[in-house]
Amino acid sequence: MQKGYKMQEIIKAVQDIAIKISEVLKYGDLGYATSSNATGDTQLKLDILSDEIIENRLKELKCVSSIISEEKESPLLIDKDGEYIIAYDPLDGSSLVDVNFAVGSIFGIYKGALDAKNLVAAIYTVYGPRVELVVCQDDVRLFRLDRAGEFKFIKTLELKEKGKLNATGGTQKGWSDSHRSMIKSLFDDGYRLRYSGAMVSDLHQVLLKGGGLFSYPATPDAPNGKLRLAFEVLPFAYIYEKAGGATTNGVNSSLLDIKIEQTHQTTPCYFGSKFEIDRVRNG
Ligand code: AHM
Ligand code: MG
Repeated sequence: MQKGYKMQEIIKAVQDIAIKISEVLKYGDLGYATSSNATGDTQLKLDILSDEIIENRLKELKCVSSIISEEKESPLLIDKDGEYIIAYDPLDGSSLVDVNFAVGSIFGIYKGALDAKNLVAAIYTVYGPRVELVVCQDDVRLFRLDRAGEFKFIKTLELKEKGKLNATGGTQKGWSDSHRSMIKSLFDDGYRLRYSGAMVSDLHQVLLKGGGLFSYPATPDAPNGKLRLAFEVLPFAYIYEKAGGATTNGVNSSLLDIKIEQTHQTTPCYFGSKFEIDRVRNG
């Protein structure tokens, strides 16, 4: 069997998933379901549908041992002989579908146990005016869906040493003094505010524009931050670091140093070019 064949199968599955979810987003029901997920968020029908689309497609893969979804309470066993765990957020930013903003899906692919050190790939999709796919194994590659339904390679993505964008999350009245002054210092240096409220789109923008900072700190209303480690934070940390950027939770030298202790564990998080992450670390 050709080297990387199983990973190719996973990437193909994510491509199929992206096409299906983008269709559902165009014409599906935007209303709420009657349930809430493990984090207590009220689920949209689209959250549940996206989760089902992903589960059904990933179940076809023999190489997947289990899947972990933001929309599922606990991991779901797929094939005990499989070698990859896929942790995913089926529809990140789904609270923005009513305002027709870009949203996406995030996938972390772990070989063996669910541990940041075992991440071997991360993939995300963006459902905007166009459908895009970013695949990261050793480098970070951008693909765009064409008229024929094929994902065409566009370019390799790299972060510059220093950027211009500042994507600031979390309830501002709960920011610590040090976080507030760090964010202000970037604006004082000429950084421009960019924040939609969909992590996938905000991080995509910072990445494609070459750099800057995306932050979601700890606040009294979210003492461990809001964003979830296994299927939101770690896949993007993997991508940002492979793109030449850096990450931190404010304490660790990298988000990838954090241990996953619970499926739905959250963490404060900072992603950016090296310059901005140095600024976060040094205050
Ligand atoms: P979701 O996965 O339920 O959509 O929640 C995560 C989203 C992220 O996309 C985004 O960065 C964050 O929540 C926005 O939160 P806030 O509205 O507090 O800025
Ligand atoms: Mg999310």
